[in-house]
Amino acid sequence: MSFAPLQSLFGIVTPSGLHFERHHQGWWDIDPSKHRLMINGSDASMLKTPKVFTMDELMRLPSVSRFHFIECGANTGMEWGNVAVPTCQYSHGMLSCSEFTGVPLKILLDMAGADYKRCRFVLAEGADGSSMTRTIPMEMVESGEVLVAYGQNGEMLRPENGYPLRLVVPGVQGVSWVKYLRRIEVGDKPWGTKDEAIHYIDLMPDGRHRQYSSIQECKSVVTTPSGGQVLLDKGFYNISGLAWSGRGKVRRVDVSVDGGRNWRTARLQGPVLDKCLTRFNIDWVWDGKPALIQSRAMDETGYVQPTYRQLRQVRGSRSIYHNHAIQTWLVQDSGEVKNVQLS
Ligand SMILES: Nc1nc2c(c(=O)[nH]1)N[C@H]1C(S)=C(S)[C@@H](COP(=O)(O)O)O[C@H]1N2
Ligand SMILES: [Mo]
Repeated sequence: MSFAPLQSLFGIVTPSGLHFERHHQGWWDIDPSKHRLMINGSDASMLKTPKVFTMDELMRLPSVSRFHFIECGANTGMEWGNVAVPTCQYSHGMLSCSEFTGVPLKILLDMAGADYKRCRFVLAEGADGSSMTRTIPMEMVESGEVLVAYGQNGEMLRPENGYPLRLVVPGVQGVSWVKYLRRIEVGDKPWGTKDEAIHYIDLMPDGRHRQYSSIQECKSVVTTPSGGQVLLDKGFYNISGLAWSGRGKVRRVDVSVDGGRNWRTARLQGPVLDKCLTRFNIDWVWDGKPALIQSRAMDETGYVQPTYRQLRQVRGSRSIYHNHAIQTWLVQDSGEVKNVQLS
């Protein structure tokens, strides 16, 4: 596990060497000349022709390149109960954004002759020790958004990010972006694999479990000034941060410097892309007194990022995953910035 240093990054692209990493059983060293991707059906009637692709075969097919964020469902998870970590690298750094290059999975399923009427789900499986397996709804594949990717930021994927192949599932939590991808199965119901039964499940206040909460909801964070940083003097500062939504584009970001009493609308820096990080900036003159800095994002569906109080009303406080509440940074009169939570 390693976290992207969001407080030190500019723009929206995460340099590949600074991408966050999450491995359920270490990273895998794969020889691309021996790697295969198999496409099969849960039973023989679901696909006309099961296929096995080599890397060379995949790289001959029509490809696309698209910018998307990836966020682990556990990002900001430590903060559910109270303030847990000092910096935005550790509170929000299971988040990265890249240009991914690959083949839409739909093309491979078309080549294999999938029966889309019956097969409403796909299972993706990784070749690492965890053999990570996740169910993905077929609508996402049919939209053409799900990619079998081999490229990231203009080069081949790095070993830590799934070389030579990973699934890209825009807007969906990181765990579904299966790395070291070796197999896709099509079927008529979710598989409920061990990875889906024990990880990334939300314990709701009524004691029930929410299992397939896969879309990452609208969220934002101010990256400068942020926890652990120090403002050296009063005067002008550019408040800058990142906003994103698994449901589409970011429409607006508001920023408060008084803990949510007053809000001003930030400038969105282009490009503003679908299911991608969006950079925002706003001018601020610090008067040297304590300030509570927050950002609140809204996506193109009109959904507004909640406060902790609003989120806990729906989700309680015993969750681990999928925390997208508004973050607060306290600028103290010394200039030191601290992670705080407002109730
Ligand atoms: N094969 C495989 N795929 C995997 C994982 C894994 O452990 N094995 N981890 C998942 C999780 S939980 C996340 S958050 C992302 C992390 O991707 P990254 O390491 O490229 O940031 O990969 C996902 N895909
Ligand atoms: Mo994850």
